[in-house]
Amino acid sequence: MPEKAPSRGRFVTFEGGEGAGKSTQVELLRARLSQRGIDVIATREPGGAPRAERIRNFLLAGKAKALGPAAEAILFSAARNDHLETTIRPALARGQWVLCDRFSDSTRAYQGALGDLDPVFLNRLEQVVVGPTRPDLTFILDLPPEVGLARAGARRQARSEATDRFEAEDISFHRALRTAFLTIAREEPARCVVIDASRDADTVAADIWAEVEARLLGTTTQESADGA
Ligand code: Z5A
Repeated sequence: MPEKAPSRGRFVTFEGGEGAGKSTQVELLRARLSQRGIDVIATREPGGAPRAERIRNFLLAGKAKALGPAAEAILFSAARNDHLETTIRPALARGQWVLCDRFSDSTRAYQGALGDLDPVFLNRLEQVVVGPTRPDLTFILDLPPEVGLARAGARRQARSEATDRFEAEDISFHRALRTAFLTIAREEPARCVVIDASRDADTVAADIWAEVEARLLGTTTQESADGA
């Protein structure tokens, strides 16, 4: 009898502004899923694969800023293409869950809404790069930008790090970013869940876990008709 192919894993993304707690929550969910015996990897964007990490360094150093938001969107998408090919699709095909710290909603929010890019251009770019590998579930970690920036600033000081390309933008940029993520969540309620990220990390993690249980663990695993 031919061996049964593993079911496609689940793809969960975390989005939000600076210092919202995405990396913290990715790690807490990864640990909890592992405890449940679920094979899971945690990854991030931009990056998540060696070539994509090189593009990350270039982008976050602000070297592409002068090229404008369209070129930045293309570069983030080039990194995403490599990340999908090298890391995400192979993991999902093996049946692993993939938790990703930022994904295509960040391009929609940062380059799309804030860079004022034509949505048709961005949609086409997303279709070409992401194709059928869309997240099963996206957490939008929402909090006032002042709170997130203070958290990110405290961590940066503790590590003696410099601000990156996007942290250095002014407060109106970060407020508009929050609105952009909430708009995405409103437009795609079946995929996106808004979480109040201003609370302590354990409370936030409990809400995230409740959603994962209800939306992904409670359902019968079903192979994506499109494949990974
Ligand atoms: N970008 C883009 O423009 N287009 C794209 O398509 C993509 C990305 C994919 C990546 O930066 C940048 O690239 C990003 C958008 C842009 N902009 N910036 N800057 P990054 O990966 O270096 O940084 P980030 O994604 O913005 O994450 P972050 O600022 O590092 O924050 P976070 O992951 O959301 O938070 P954290 O690391 O979990 O926590 C931050 C600090 O707060 C840390 O000290 C924690 O211990 C603390 N923390 C966490 N949770 C809590 C709670 N609940 N209470 C109190 N303190 C907390």
